[in-house]
Parts: sequence; C-alpha cells; structure tokens
Amino acid sequence: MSFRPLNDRGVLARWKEFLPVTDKTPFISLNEGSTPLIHSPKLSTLLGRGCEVYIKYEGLNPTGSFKDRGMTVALSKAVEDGARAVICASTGNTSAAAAAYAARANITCAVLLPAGKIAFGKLAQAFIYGAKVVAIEGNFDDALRLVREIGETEPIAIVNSINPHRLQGQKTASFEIIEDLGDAPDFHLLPVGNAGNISAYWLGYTEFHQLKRATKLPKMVGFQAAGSAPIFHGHVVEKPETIASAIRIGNPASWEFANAALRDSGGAIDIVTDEEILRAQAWLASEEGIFVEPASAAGIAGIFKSVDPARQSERRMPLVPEGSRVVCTVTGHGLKDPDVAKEQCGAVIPARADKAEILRLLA
Ligand code: AN7
Repeated sequence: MSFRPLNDRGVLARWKEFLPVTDKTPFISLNEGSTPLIHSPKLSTLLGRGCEVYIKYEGLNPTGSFKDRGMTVALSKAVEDGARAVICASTGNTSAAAAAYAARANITCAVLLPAGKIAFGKLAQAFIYGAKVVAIEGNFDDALRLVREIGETEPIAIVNSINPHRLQGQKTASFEIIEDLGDAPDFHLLPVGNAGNISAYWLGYTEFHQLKRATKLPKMVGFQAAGSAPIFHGHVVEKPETIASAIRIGNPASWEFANAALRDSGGAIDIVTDEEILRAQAWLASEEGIFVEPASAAGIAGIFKSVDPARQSERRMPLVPEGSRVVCTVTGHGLKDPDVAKEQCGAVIPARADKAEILRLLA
C-alpha cells in the first residue's frame, strides 16, 4: 500500500490554481476547508414550496471557524514574503486562526482584542496557540485602527481581511458549494460583521460563473445584529452592541465590497435581534444537531424572519421563489462561546438521579 502524503488537502492544495500562490509559496496548512454542506429538512419545510435549505458548517474548520480558509493563504504569503511577525485585530475568530497558523509557520503573532468582549473559547485559543495577546480599551473598530497604524510603519504583516489574501482563501467556500450542489444556489445567507466573508463568497461565485462552472449566481443576503448594523443603517455605529460578540463591529472594513456584492447579486442586508439570534442558535442545535456560536445563527434567524407574517413589512430579504435552493453559512462552532450557550438554555443538571428519575425523563 502506498503512503499518501496528507498535506495534499486543505484550501491551498485543493484550489491552488485559483489562488495567488506559486511553486515557491510554502503551504502553511492545517487541512482546512472541505467542510460539510448539510441538508436541513426542517428549514426546507419551514420555507416550503419545494425549497431546499443547506447549511455550510464552517465551524468544522481546524480552529472552529471559516477564518482558517483565509488565514492559510495569508500566512503562506506572509512567510513567502519574509515576514517575521503578523498582527490582527479581532472579535476572536480571526485571532484564533492567525495564532494557529502563525504557530505552524514559526512566526510571532500579536492579536489585539477588545477587552472583556471576547468569547471564552476564542481567548483560550489565542493563548494556547502562543499568540501575544493585547487587550484594547475600546471595540474592534478601535483595535483595527491601531493595526492599520502599526502596519504603515512596521515590517509586520497585517492579517485582517484588509489583507486581500484573506478574501482569496475565503472565496473557496463558494467553490465547494458549487461542487456539492452541482451549481450555485439561488440564495446565500450569512452573518455580516466586517463584511469580508460576504465579499469573499461573491468573489468565488462570480469567478466560477465566469469559468462556466456554475450556470447562475445567488442573491447574497447578509444579516447584521440589530445593535451593530452599520451597513443596514448606512452609517457607522459608534458603540455597537450585541450578544453575538463576533459581529460586534460598527465600521466594517469591506463595506464597499459588500455593497457591490449586495447590489450586483440583487440581494440585501437585513437585521435580526439578539433574541432572534439566540432562539435560532438553540433551535439549530436542538432540532438539527448543529451547534454554532451566536453570530453564526444570524442567517438562520434570517430564515425565520423571512417566513414570519408579522415581519413582512420590515423585511429586506427578497422573496424566495418556489423551488429555490438556499445555502446558509454557519461561520463558527458553538464551543467557541460556551458561556452564552450555558446561560441561554438554563442548563440544570438533575442532582443524584436514580433509575426511576432517568425513566421519568425518557417517558
Ligand atoms: C463566527 O474574528 O471579525 O463579515 O475578528 O467570527 O467577514 O467579518 C469575525 C467575524 C461571522 C463576520 N461569524 O464575518 C474577527 C471577526 C463569525 C465571525 C463573522 C465573524 P465578516
């Protein structure tokens, strides 16, 4: 039996012909990507009229979020360009991915995090992967401003999504969806924070459409948390607030790209409340067995909003025609934010259950 080297997997190995890499680029990879596209019978029934809903489960990437797709490209290029260190601002997932890929590349990584506003799992990741963790008095937008300033004068590679290699890597999720479905979907729903991911998906869909690997383009529909919805409102939000800490962003870096994607695809940006986000998170776990972090449930909450008769007047998402295929990306794993999950389901562990109690629970 011949040995198959395992480094032939991952985003760079699978999609290199579509990525800015050459034979000289070292592949810094953790076999990210190729995540499952899971059919959701219950969300399909909810939409009705022959529509089918699929969930792209990005929480199954190596560090538990979609950020790994972009980070493998960003770190590979940083090493190719001779960088000794990388830096990013983050609401938690970018920093986890940057720290892991920097560890793999043997280079220093500094992460700037809004103090007290990072989900516990993500903070643990930054530390265990060995990043230099800096807490910023302020929010993500303040941290990103500082990163941009440092990048102007210091020889340190910025690995936020203002680094174009990040979006290049992230676009590969669209390629996978097209391969899995045999064509692009009709609608693509996802949460929006810094607006990099919605821009990257659109990049991927348009690229494969131009190459005739897909016959159509989806309408892109992004969901922001109601308390952090700068794109929805059309202006910067100075003090963004939401329980979905990953998307607590008031001045998205990829705002212009996202607007172009929304316009060119005929899509829309909509909002969902924290309550709707938490309800969708719990529903997805208990009804479909898919545990995601709060921010990741925004698109699922959006599906519920789209079918709620009471919300039709304020709904921005276009009507989903009969027989549509809808993909919803869930961006990060539920274990990233155990505190919110624990609090919201009010988990009470029955003390000293005996056999009779067990049988009663199962009745
Ligand atoms: C789970 O990690 O911005 O619209 O610094 O972690 O591309 O920003 C995370 C964003 C959605 C929004 N879901 O994606 C960061 C960061 C999860 C996220 C988003 C994020 P973008």
